[in-house]
Amino acid sequence: MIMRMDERMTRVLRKALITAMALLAAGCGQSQREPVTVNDAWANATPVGATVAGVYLEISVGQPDTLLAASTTVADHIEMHTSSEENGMMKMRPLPTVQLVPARPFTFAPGGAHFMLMDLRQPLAAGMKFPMTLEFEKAGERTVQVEVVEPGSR
Ligand SMILES: [Cu+2]
Repeated sequence: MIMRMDERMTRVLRKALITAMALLAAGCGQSQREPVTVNDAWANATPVGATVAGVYLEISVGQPDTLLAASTTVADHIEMHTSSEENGMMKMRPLPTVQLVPARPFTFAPGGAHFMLMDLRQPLAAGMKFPMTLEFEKAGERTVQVEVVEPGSR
């Protein structure tokens, strides 16, 4: 009699445990659904005759990853740069790749890291949007829409 009770309890507990693990697995799956999130991609409108333009955005990752490269239809190619002030002059240096870690969003912003669109194929006009594709080592490619704004508006 006591044995039978134990067996039943074990069965109930096992069932509860399996349900709990299934819920846990579902929860984990949900948090890993977006390995990479790219937010707030924007660029300043370009003056007449400009051949380069900067693009800024923020990247969050759910797992460690590396940003390898970027491309767009509106420019021949894109370089990644960092800027820093040296002797009162802003200097840009190539940024070959960007290491990304969870819980530390990486921001491309004026005066810091930025994407540099090289050899623009068309001027960037305020109000327009254009696609830019980011290539990650693990997450693969992500295409975002870059919003072009009036210079000085943000
Ligand atoms: Cu640059």
